[in-house]
Amino acid sequence: MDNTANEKHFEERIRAGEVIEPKDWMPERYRKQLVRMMSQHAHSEIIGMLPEGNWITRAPSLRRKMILLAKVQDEGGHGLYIYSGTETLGVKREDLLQDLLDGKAKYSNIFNYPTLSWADMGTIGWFVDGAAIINQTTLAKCSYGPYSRAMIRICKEENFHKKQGFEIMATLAAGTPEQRAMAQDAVNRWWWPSLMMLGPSDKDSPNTAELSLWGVKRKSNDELRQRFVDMTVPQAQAIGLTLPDPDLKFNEQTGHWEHGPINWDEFFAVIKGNGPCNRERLGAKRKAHEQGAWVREAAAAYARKHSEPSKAAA
Ligand code: FAQ
Repeated sequence: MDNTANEKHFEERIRAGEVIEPKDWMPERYRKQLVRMMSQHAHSEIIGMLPEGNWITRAPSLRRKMILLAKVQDEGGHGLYIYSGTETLGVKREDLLQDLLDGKAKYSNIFNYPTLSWADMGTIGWFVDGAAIINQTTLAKCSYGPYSRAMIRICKEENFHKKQGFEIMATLAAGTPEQRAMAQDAVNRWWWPSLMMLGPSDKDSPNTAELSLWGVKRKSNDELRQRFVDMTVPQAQAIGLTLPDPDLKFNEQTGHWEHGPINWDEFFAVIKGNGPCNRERLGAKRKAHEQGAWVREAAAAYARKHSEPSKAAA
């Protein structure tokens, strides 16, 4: 088939809801868009380990420490699945990582904010994993097989992450006045960046139209955000915490919660590298990468040794 016939066939497959696999023909632009989105996603999982990792040694009990340790480890695993998924598109993980270390790659805005108290661990689980699940359950139905399969597994783990975060917040909200104030302060700081996490508003989202046409994105950024708000407002009410938006109101006609204006200038500043913690996060990642050099060398030497035909067998 020539390229035009290939493209026609590809689009028919997408329209029929078929899943595209790595060896199938795909337009170069589809491949590039997936590499962009999936690599950013993988980087987000890896950088996302840092804000919570900061609190492992300060968890208030052994139970909380074990849960947080497992959560951070899960996020590392998610990054690895998604890097593997991205490699099926013909790119090398080392190159993707180098782009991250060089500050050329994007990762989620949300991980450039500081984690100032234990309540931030609860709020990240509740809001950040909550928003991630809303997005990722739709990505689990995306047209690219390796990405959709990674999302199914990841969502199962994210659900546990969200529940443990909400449980921390419910406990703090029912605690002493100091604990309650700490929970409210964390909610005040994380609410708006969490809304931004689902991407710029649809009118400022250059990639949505193409990704929707190809069945990668099943919902637009604003649709995902609306779902997140509708889900989270009743949860906040249930534990008696206030979301920091004086314009938040329920629209009886649409059945949705309407939120006030989002500060998109802040979002674009953060994703361009000028958020409160961008430098700190990349600095920590670079340091970990340097300190891990010996582990990569040892693993590569081990793999070389075991891939050579053994002398005994020869
Ligand atoms: N942060 O045209 P659109 C997690 C960029 S995982 C930074 O709307 P698109 C788990 C975008 O890349 C969190 N940049 O883009 C966890 C584009 O720039 P480019 C990550 C953002 O792709 C929990 C430009 O703005 N999840 O949290 C952001 O159609 C707890 C224009 O935007 C994923 O990555 C942002 N928030 O839609 C881990 C899910 N939003 O590339 C640890 C997969 C947009 O043209 C602890 N990704 N930009 O230079 C997606 O679903 C999509 O990529 C969106 C953005 C919805 C994020």
